[in-house]
Amino acid sequence: MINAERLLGRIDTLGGIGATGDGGVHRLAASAADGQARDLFVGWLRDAGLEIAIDQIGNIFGIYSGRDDAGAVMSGSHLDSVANGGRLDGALGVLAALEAIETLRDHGRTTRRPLIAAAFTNEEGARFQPDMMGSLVHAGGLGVEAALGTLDADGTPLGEALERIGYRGPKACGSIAPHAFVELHIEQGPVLDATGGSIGAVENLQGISWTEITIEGVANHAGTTPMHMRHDAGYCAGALTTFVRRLAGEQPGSQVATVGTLQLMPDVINVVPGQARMTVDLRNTDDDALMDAEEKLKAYCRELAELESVTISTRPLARFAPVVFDASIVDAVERAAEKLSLPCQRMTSGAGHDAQMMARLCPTAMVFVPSVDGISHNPEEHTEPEHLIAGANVLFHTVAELAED
Ligand code: HGY
Ligand code: MN
Ligand code: MN
Repeated sequence: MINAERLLGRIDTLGGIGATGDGGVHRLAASAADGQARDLFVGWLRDAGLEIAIDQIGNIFGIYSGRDDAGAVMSGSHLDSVANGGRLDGALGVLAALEAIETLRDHGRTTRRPLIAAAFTNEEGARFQPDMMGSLVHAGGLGVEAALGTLDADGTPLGEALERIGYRGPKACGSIAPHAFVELHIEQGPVLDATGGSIGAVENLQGISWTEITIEGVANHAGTTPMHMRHDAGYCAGALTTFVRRLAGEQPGSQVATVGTLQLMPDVINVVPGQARMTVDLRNTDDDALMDAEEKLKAYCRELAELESVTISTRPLARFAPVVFDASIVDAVERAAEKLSLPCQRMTSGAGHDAQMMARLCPTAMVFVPSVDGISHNPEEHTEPEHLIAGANVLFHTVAELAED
């Protein structure tokens, strides 16, 4: 069994970096806080005697040699968070991956295959888009130069931000082709909490589509401009937000839709907004339904632009198809849960994860543990300690078994 005290202690220590004082963390990708979290993790990798590799986009790998020089079994997640997020999202998977290796090492055990604990850069996509960026580059889905050139809202390139925190590494991206990948993560949704389950054996993960929408209207006087003469970007942003909510209700499958960011310019009480910039996050397990939703959004933008005589432009920020995980890895997760007499149910991930990208490279699956009240991306994010420990033990047994085949 894993060393529960060590794991919970490290979750607390890591949760103190970028802490927001309300139980949450604010650790945007390649920020100073992300750099401190990375330093902490690398220090633990070093203390565990692992070989450490950092690639050109800052992905961190801790490598525990196997008896054979075979393809490694990799486990991991991310250290970055959304703005004002929770302390477990990503952190649990990174620390549990290390814990699994250290548990073997504590007992003087090695596995046939090497084991790797990984922390991928910019999983959240909160500061630089797309999300799951580090694992996407690792999986060959985005060129490293293109990724390093992505800009945050202040125009800072990711490459420069990584350099500033000392994590623009030397290792060529994608140079580790794992035999298998398993990620432990909090569910971030209500399913396990509602069913009283302990473990989720994740079979699939929904598709994600992120679009930035810019609306160019005409700034004008709030008092003197008759309603019929307005080209109100603020009204259009509101109409789009309402449309997005309606679209989620009309689309088949697991459709969800979110307007998460919205800026109005000049953002003054007595000025009709001349410009609005917003983002739309659409997700569905059914790719056809997701594509249909994307088309309906674009069609509505054209219709609204016509109606309000404004200009509406769209810019894709991320688009990942739904993923079905490898049945043999899902079975291994279920076997591990059974061995530990833990109730386990198969389920879908509503959130995106690095595993979604790693599935392009090798047989991949995920282990979920319950999120209390399904809350996540929120300082209230919480998972009971016994569930954290159970999930880490399931991960340990899963990777230990996979590393012997
Ligand atoms: O957006 C997501 O689902 C993930 O948290 N990056
Ligand atoms: Mn996450
Ligand atoms: Mn997240």
